[in-house]
Amino acid sequence: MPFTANRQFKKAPRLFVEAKDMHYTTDDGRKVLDGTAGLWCVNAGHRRPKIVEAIARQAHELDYAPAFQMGHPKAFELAARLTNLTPPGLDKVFYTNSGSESVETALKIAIAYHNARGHGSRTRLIGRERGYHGVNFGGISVGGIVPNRKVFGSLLTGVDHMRHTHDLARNAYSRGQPEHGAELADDLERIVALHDASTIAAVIVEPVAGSTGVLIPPKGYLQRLREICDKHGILLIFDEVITGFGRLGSPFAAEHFDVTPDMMVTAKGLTNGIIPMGAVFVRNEIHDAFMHGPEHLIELFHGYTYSGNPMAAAAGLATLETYQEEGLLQRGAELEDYWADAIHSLRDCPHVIDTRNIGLIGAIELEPIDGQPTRRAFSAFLDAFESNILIRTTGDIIALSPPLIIEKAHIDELFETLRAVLKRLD
Ligand code: PXG
Repeated sequence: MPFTANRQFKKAPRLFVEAKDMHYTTDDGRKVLDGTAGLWCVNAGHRRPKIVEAIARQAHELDYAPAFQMGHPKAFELAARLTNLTPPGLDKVFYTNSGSESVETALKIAIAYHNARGHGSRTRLIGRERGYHGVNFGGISVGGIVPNRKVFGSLLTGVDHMRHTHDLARNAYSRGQPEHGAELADDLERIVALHDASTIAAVIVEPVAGSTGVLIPPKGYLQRLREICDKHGILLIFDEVITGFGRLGSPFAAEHFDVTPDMMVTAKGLTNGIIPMGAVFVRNEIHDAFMHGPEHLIELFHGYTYSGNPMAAAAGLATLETYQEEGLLQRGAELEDYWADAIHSLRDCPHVIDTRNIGLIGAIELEPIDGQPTRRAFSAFLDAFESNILIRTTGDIIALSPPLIIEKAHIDELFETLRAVLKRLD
């Protein structure tokens, strides 16, 4: 099983057999409140009728169309609708099947773009400590999660990392963006000074790092990163796999923070998690740089059998309709205060060393058990599941990211249960 304690799981499996709206049903008939939108992906809640019907209809109409040298209308229609939501200028879309594939796609486009403009020396890729960009070789190379890297060999060459921005000494218990740390963006200047800008293709960051425990960008940090990239002709890629599609109360983090990247990497909420699909959005100039030479030639040697496949495109269209009809891409902003109050109400619970929040994301960081990192949070996860709430843990951090249809009563239930769980922890 992926990213699972396999032996522990197989001794005591945790199985879901059904889901509707905010709840899963377990194989022993318990209703479990979804505090994580599946894996940060089921943003409109579970088994939503419009999406289910669209998939069924599509299977009866056009099951598959070749992705290479052929097309089908819904892939283009979805691209047009998606780019109504993206920041101006990011109007070109490349489809993939996951966040990991979207990351690889963006990194490859970055290097190929510089090459197409005669800047073939710009090949270096810059990531950040504690970044998560999926599990393929490019993604783990620019990523900064030690166990995801250390047993997988030499990874990509020509990669460097900026420092992460997590700083509990200065920023613990921040509500929304932390005050301190904008200057950490200057770490990019250090890397430029070492390698020279003419060797650097792109910088990739999660606007809010999710998987390593909800690391929220300090005020001014992303703006500064944008300025430094502009100064040196380096492309800025936002990995919005988690932050995209309403998680922060706007369609994308780029809009929330008012910083426009050159490419945006997405997946998850694009189809409400139901059919695997990812998309990379690129600035028009990046697309246009490839559009030269004889017209019978392929411009970009990249793509997947299932890029933009009809079932995923149908799911994506119905998902966007559901988001729009119900105002879900703005709902995170409406609920943010209530959500923040709930998260920070846990600050006096045992073992808690930080609570933090942004949009409909929250994190509770626990003091690790001496010599046994991750154990305390994993116990919390198991107890929470037995108490009928689904949470995620990473290291000793509890991360919460509910479906955007969450109601205040669900928030109350989630945090009352979590308080009881934390009080029971060793
Ligand atoms: N980028 C980011 C920022 C992600 O969060 C990926 C890329 C990779 O996406 P795929 O679709 O290849 O898994 C992700 C995935 C968690 C958790 O609970 C997070 C992810 C996946 C599973 C669990 O932290 N993020």
